[in-house]
Amino acid sequence: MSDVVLSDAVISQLKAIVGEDKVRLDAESLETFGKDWTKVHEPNPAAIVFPRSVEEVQAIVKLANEHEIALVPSGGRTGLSGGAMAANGELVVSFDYMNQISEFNAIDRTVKCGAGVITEQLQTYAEEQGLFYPVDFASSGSSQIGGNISTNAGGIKVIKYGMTRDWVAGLTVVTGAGEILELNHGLKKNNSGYDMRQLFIGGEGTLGFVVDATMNLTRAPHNLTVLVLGVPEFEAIMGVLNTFQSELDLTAFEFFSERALQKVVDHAGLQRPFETEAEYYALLEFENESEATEALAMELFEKCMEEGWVLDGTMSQSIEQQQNLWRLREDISETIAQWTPYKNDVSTVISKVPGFLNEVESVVVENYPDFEVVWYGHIGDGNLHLNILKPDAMAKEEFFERCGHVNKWLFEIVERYKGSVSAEHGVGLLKKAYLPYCKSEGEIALMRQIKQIFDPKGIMNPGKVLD
Ligand code: S2G
Ligand code: ZN
Repeated sequence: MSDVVLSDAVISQLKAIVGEDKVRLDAESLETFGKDWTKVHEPNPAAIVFPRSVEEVQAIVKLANEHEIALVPSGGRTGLSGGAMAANGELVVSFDYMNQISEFNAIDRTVKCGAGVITEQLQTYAEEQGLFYPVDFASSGSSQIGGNISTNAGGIKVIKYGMTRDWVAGLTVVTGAGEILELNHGLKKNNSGYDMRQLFIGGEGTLGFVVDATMNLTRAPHNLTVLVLGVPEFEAIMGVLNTFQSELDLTAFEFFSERALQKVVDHAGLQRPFETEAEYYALLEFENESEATEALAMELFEKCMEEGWVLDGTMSQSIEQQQNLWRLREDISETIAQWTPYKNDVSTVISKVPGFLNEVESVVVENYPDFEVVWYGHIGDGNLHLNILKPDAMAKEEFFERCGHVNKWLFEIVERYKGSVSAEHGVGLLKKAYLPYCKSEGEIALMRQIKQIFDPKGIMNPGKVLD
């Protein structure tokens, strides 16, 4: 239970702002809304509040400034770095009731979303308008647009469509000082000074609340087709990437290891893509526009076989087969969750990935000879997900403590490769200590000054990203 109790006066002022039933103090709500998908801290919020308008959000922020109450934004709570954790008596602000889609414009190809719109809700809405919202990932059925924006969510289509940042045409935010800002107003072109949208996109709720967003949509892709190719060693994946992306406009280029495949085959009931066992697997997706495109894809596949980069492969012939092949990649995260994985989400420039992975692999195998290591990720973006699985007999605390030792070596490699300690999952609580491996002291000092401008009392998601 929270050891920080909001005064009766504050509770009644909150109820006056959002309504009697939109302030929750019950143990179940505190437990549910006080955490995200990380399993490291215990949820311990003081209360949960559910605003329904930007004015209510602004009133909550002003009240929090007056009483110096820490605020934690809460969307789908699917974060993996602790960005939505409320472990120290904070007031959680949930956007569940700000989930309306409005103001669709077919000419602008934009639509306005409340921060609480579920990602999948926007994807479906776009489809209904004959358009497409392309940012996609395994948690899109429960993540919210506000959280996607605050963490600049990436996912499995970044190679073609970029990250959430590329799809935000306008943003309404309430700053930590309680100021409402309407940023960019949906403009395609606007070179009128600093673009402050970009501070709130990926800001992880440390500068203010994302309250609603005007999102760009695009044309729907045609006849998406998936190839899964078995490769003998990691370097081969880069030959495959170069061969295919030089001729085809890929919409995805993912990878996963044989062990990742075994886990989803053994525990998610999926079929192997083909009998051949390979060290790694590449999953490619492209728009199969014509028979010529399909013939070209087969020609490129043959070329990769001749080069020895590919041992075996399969191409989807139907939407069902396409979906089943995608599940081999997308089900990994959920499948391995049962082993309480120690997760790292790192990146470097694409061309450096083989050297980077081999160096990380040798450090990990040397330090964890007895732990199962699962590799997967978005190779087309230079983004690797390294997951170390907890042995059943080992306690979580001991396991995380032992895994923590490798971070020094792992992030020294990241630093040497001028990579990022967090490619797409954000910094939150879990990656904060490692920020200096990819941000200079000067950059971190400037980030603190920016925080001071937008959140002078430090009430916005304190302890996340920066101390
Ligand atoms: C992925 C999902 C979260 C995880 O599958 O690409 O970003 O398990 C991940 O790392
Ligand atoms: Zn990912």
